[in-house]
Amino acid sequence: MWSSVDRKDYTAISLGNPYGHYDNSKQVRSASLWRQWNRLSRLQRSVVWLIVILGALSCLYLVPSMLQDRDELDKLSKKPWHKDDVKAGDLNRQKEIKGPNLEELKRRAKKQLEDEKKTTLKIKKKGPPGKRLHDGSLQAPGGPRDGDKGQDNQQHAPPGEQNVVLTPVKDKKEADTNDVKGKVEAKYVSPAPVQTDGDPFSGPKNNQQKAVVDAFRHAWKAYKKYAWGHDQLRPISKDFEEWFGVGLTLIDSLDTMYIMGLKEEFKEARDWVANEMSLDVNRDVNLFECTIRVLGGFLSAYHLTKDQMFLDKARDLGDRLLPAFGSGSKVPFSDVNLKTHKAHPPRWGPDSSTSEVTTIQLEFRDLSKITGDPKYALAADEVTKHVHGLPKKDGLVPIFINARTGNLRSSGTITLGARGDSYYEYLLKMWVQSGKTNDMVKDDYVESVEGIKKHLVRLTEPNKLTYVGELLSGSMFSPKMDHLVCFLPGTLALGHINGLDPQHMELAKKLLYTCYQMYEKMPTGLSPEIAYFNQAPGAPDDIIVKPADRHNLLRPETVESLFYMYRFTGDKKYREWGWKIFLAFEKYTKLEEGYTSISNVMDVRNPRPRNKMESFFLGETLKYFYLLFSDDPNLIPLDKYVFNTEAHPLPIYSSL
Ligand code: DMJ
Repeated sequence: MWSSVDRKDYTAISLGNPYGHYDNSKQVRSASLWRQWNRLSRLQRSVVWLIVILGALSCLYLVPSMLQDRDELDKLSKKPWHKDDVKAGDLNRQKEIKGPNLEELKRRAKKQLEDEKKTTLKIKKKGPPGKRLHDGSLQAPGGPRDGDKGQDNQQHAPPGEQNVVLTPVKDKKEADTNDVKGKVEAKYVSPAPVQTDGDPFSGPKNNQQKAVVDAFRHAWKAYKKYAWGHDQLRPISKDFEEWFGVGLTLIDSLDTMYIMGLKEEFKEARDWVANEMSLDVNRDVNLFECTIRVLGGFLSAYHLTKDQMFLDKARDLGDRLLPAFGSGSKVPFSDVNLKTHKAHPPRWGPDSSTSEVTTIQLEFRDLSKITGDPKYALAADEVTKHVHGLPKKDGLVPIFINARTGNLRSSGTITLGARGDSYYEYLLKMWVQSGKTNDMVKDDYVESVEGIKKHLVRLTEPNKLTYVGELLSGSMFSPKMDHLVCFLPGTLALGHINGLDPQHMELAKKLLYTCYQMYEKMPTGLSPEIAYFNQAPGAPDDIIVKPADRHNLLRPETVESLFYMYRFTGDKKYREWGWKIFLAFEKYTKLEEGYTSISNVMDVRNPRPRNKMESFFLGETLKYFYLLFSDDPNLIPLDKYVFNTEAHPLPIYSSL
């Protein structure tokens, strides 16, 4: 039986037919549905309503997420064609993608998304929430603590992992001008003059520089928000860690901000140093690290601004560091307490690192020059003279030196990497700083380059990449190269521009190409901390990365060398390489707040972000990027300034 309401509706339907026909079949079907509905009990109707409501709700939830998935799928399927995203490590993937099977690609991309979601869930269960990187890949919270230069490089494969299966990186046939066979023209090509407003520090002049400044601002904003006045930002836990307890990142960044034209940021940081920073910290600091980052930071800020406050701070710090030289030998202790002035050898053993005791001279000599007090230079020069007189292997030094006896440990490894690197760098730079008057250090430098060529330089198989290996126990060759070694092309080029052998430039170019390959061949486009090079003819890959060496700490060395090489040659390829590296940093190390070092440069889906933004990322890496993308030779001209090993520019004097 129809109710009156049912009848009314039925009439409305029939009258609503715009064609005037009477569509009986539809109405009969509707009527029969109504009849069935009316026959249902109250309970049955409630169940039906519940099902309808649940269905509607799940549609509301699922449709947007399906659309989002589709969006992400589209992005992923487009990704390989984006020119900025193409990396050698992706070559295999590209090959597959270039084929016609788009469905297969989408299937894989979808699986990738599902895998990521699973990982997200796992991480959520474990502890603090993971973050999503800008490219959608997942960052895990926490991660191993990064150490200083020494600690970083102690993190090789743990015992038992030394001989695990190595992961070779696919090689790409080289089409670039590696100059392996060709002659290198050793001449300085001044960058094309650019229109400037006369002030080299007035800010970015092109889009690449703007992008670098944006990156700096992004890092700085996070540092300011979560770590202001502290040593280093932990960008995942959004807090900070102390090392020296003096505001390390802030001080390391001062001249970068000045150079980039970030005047407000610079002023705010300057005022913090003037009014709030205290050097009276009851902490043992590493003499080398504190000198290159903090003393170097004050000195360059002083030279750029002539602000007396920075000079006062530099002098105060110099006085607090000087007690490290009271070891009884000419070689300083590695550590000194800023408050108590007590100094001692490192906690981990009796010896100091050779590079550490020989990489304080530029700063201490500069401090003497500007204060007029010779005591700083005298202490540092004693070390140089002492090391000059020690026995070496064709100018090469083992990486440990004893502060009590003053002797090098003859069984120590010889390397241009950790603990050895900046010994060679400062030989050259002391000569440059002295207006090329200090022949003792120049001769030591030239001899060491000959030693490097004789004992350490080798070619890889199959592509004949030039690299610099190590001598274990001072004699056994190991085909291992730290990323740290990538400072060397820049230093060699600087030496050549100052009149040293053209062959230095030749070696610099080949080596820089290899350093670039350490980025280019990785799936993320970022270099591992350490690479091994293949020696065996017939093997397919030049570069081998051990599982424990896959981290990237946002280090500057390759960018630094690209900067020198671009300044000196004007060859645009160095900028292009630098731009690709910059984009890779943006893609895999940028977080919502700040940047982070990562644990695996070989996994694009999960590079395993660590929880640390090193001060040298702002002090060096971003500064060298900014300088690399500049065409203004007056932006820190290299005949007037010499960069310390932490990228703080110090003046070149006519004699020293
Ligand atoms: C910096 O502190 C300096 O460049 C040092 O010479 C080596 N290690 C870091 C950057 O990698």
